[in-house]
Amino acid sequence: MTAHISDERIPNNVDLSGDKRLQRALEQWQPHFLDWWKEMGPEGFQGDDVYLRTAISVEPGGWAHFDYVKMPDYRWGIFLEPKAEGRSIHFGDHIGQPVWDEVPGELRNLLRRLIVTQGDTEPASVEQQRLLGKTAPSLYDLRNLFQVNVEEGRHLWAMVYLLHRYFGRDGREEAEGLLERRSGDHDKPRILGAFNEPTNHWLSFFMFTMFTDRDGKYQLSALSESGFDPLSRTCRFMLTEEAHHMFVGETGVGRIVERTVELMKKDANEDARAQGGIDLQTIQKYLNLWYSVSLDLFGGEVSSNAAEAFAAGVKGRHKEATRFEDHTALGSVYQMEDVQGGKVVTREVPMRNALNEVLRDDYVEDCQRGVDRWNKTIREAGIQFELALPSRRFHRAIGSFAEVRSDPSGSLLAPTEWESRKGEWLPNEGDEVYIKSLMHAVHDPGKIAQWIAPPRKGINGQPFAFEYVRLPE
Ligand code: BYC
Repeated sequence: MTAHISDERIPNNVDLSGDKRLQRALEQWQPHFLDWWKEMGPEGFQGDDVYLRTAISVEPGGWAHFDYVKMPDYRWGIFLEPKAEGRSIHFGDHIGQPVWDEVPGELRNLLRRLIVTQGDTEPASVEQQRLLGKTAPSLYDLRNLFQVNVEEGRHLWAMVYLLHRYFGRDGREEAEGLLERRSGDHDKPRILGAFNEPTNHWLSFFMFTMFTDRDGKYQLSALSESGFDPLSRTCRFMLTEEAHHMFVGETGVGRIVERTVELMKKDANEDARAQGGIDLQTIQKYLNLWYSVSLDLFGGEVSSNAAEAFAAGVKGRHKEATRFEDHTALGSVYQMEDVQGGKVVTREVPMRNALNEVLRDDYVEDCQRGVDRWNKTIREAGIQFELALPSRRFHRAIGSFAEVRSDPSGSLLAPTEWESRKGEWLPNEGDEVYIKSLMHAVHDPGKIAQWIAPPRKGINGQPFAFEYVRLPE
């Protein structure tokens, strides 16, 4: 059966109804997407009404339309920021030339690889989160999870649009591939490491949306500088949605911290676990895990791929247009740490080859701001404890530090010491069992699980006690 694709079903500003070839390609793909969503999307809630935000246009107000929707009926739209006439390439080797509205032949493989890698993360995260609805700490959190999930679905549509519209048959094959790989699957895993990690409870979910979605912000920002104009315009619109995902993560962890310090103060030994909460040490371990796997998502510190993408004008730096003076990144160097002969040394790398690390620097700074806000809550409760981002050398699987072992402060360790001590710094089996034991669904409007504080306010002006998801009796 062929689905009928119309502007009504697929809100868009890409003139879908005027482009028959694209329409036909998407009509082939859409039923496979829906099959994938039903099989791998949120389990157990597909028939329920969820108070969701749908983007129906790029006009102010149009991208934030709220209503009850059943998730399979969500209108996954295709939106690009409106075209800025006269835009030219503003970094790399082609500075000053007009941006490309079609894919230049010599950049086809590079662009396709970047778009497929970006696209692959979107369904992957939905797969990672598919069982979380069963243990949501409140209806508010349940709704936020589903909002994140449908928007990741829309981001997949965004990349599939680019593949179908600009890459012909290879693009159609890649779009099918995006629905065939599976997070964590041994034989057909998702492309990037963090997207194969299990996210099977809410502490990991909030850490994921804090740290892994934030990689999304920086990667989309770098791609939004692109000289391939449709990619730039797509990513600029995606960034407006990404902000909500990071809000869910940062405030989610923040609300756990708030509850933890409340419970510590109730306990004679300041023991949050004794009061049914999550202790700060365990929060730190999950922070260590998700931050380190997210650092890997920026790729190697020294990267010819990054240099090539910059030279080509395809992937820039975060806020390339406004933050830098030299947009060729030639003739300058970047000092970075490396490990040689078992010691940490500093080495100089030509700037273009260091651009993954330059983007990672911006990311680290942004993560630190979030951690500072959590620490403020702890400090104001009068508790002596500071959460901290671990060293960039800690628990890395990609780049210069992949082969060494270090503690969270960055001191190098012998492999045997790492093996015997890693459970002090990363969640161990006992931590996982304990955290999972806390995870029980709370479905009454206005009620919340013991281990997390309620939010300060609800969604779209609604109170916390609003019925964000209508569940069967
Ligand atoms: N895992 O030159 P290198 C998001 C591979 S998140 C596995 O060091 P490069 C979201 C690499 O592919 C944002 N493999 O790095 C968040 C390459 O392999 P090939 C997603 C890895 O290429 C939450 C080799 O190692 N977007 O949106 O400069 C929820 C050498 O690579 C990893 C993007 O990533 C890894 N972690 O940079 C939902 C943007 N890292 O090609 C969504 C598009 C590296 O030699 N992607 N490798 O076989 C890119 O810009 C680049 O592909 C990367 C890697 C930054 C990921």
